[in-house]
Amino acid sequence: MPLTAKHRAALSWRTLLPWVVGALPVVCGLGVMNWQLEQEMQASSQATTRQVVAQVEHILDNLASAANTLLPLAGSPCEQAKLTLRAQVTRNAFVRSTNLFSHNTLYCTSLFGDFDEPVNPADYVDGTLWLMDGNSVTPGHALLVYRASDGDRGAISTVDGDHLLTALRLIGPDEELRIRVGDRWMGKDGIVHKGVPPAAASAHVLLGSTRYPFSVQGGYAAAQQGRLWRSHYPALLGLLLVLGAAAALACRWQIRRASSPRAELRRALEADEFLPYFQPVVRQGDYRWAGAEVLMRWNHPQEGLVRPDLFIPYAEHSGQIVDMTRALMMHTAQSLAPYAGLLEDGFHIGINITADHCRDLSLLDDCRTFLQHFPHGRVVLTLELTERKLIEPTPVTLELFEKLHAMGVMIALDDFGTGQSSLNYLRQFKVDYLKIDQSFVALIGADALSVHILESVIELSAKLGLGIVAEGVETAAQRDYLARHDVDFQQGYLFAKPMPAAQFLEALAARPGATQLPQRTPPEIMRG
Ligand code: G
Ligand code: G
Ligand code: MN
Repeated sequence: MPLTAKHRAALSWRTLLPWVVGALPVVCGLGVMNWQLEQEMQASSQATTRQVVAQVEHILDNLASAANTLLPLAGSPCEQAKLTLRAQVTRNAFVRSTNLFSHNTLYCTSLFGDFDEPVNPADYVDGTLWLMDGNSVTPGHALLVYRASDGDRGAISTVDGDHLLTALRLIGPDEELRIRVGDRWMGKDGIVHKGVPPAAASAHVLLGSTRYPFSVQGGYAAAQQGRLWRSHYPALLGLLLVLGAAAALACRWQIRRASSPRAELRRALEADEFLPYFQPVVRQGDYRWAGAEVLMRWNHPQEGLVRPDLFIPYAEHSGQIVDMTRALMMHTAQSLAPYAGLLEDGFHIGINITADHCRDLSLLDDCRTFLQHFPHGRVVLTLELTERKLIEPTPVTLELFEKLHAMGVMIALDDFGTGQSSLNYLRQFKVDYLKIDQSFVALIGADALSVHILESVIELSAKLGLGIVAEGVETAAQRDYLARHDVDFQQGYLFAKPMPAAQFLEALAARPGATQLPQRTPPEIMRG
């Protein structure tokens, strides 16, 4: 059953797709957020490193100014220069000490006056800058030394490592920052290391000074990136999850809707999968075909031919039965019209309709279009209304039936005996035929009481002047009984089963005494 059976193969993607659709905004959002965070970290790392370089340059400007001022004094006796050395310490905020050297010997300091210590120019990068891990005054304490020289004489100024440390800690509290001077470097721990510092885990930046031989390395530790994630994005993350859930739900809803019976019927209608089958109705006496009932079949691509009891209830429930019947009438007209010559005049074509068709007057147009396919008077269109669901006699329905009658369309009450139509109902809708339900026909040959019911139905219709069609005739005994009781028409497997148009036309053409030959051979056309 196409409308109730679940397709197993389709089950997997149906359940998977909402998850994928839900995950998509979350994954994309996380990707974009991560990219944005990395951009921000890179920019901030660049800015911080640049600031540290500027600050260290500013400190070194202090040192250079002091050393260059003292340079002309290098070589003069310490006693004479001592006060000037101290004055420079006082005047320059970052200068901790000043010193003079001559012939690779430091001979005068601002702290002690006369002094004697070897100076090795090779310690200094470019002969000017040395990052020391301590001196005799403060061993183990970082110190940056600036050297200005003129031949083998010169002046030296120093800055305490604490000033550098303060710059690193204040300018970039969240970053990893390292000052590099030659093969020595100092990080935020204030310890001077030898060698090359490790690169930061993310947003690594290395910026050299253009004025002094040092560089600053910046970036973030791996743990810091996670911390930034958590502090930056919890609200956005929540929003992404909500978006993902909404997308997944919308997708699931859409899938459900697309696989609903309604959508399946709409698809089938567009694919023109509803076909007319024809079951002949034979006339009393000679049992020649006096008409046929059109029965809908669904030629489903996977399920094959589907009987109407499986899908008509859905179609009625969803209101699609009207469009489906219109398509069926169109199909019927197009199948039969080219072979109208095979039909005798007044050939009855029965179309099943439901209460939905009677809400407005559009059925009139459908019937008119149908009849226009045939030569005037060749076919009699009979609308079969089921007695199971009676139509409300509203002004619109009464007008509809009035106009249908005026057009020559006949009304048959289908499944008669199974519902509860009153005599008034038969009169109001100007019913022309009663189709006795097959359950009554099946009673023939059973107990005498049951047969009384059938007989009274036949009598009633005769009194009301209505034509009678007996449905579901399967045995010769039933046929003969109905003939004895003057039932006008019979329909059932005994005469013919419902059949496709090609077969129906073929059978019509093969009848003995078929008056006219077909213009074309039906089987070829219909089967092609
Ligand atoms: O042919 P049979 O098994 O096929 O039909 C089953 C039921 O479906 C019958 O009650 C018949 O009246 C109904 N039916 C068949 N075709 C149509 C149709 O085109 N429209 C409506 N409304 N009912 C139909
Ligand atoms: O309700 P309605 O009269 O439209 O239904 C016709 C239904 O009866 C179709 O399903 C058709 O296939 C079925 N039918 C037609 N002739 C016979 C018959 O002789 N025996 C049985 N059991 N069903 C029949
Ligand atoms: Mn019917």
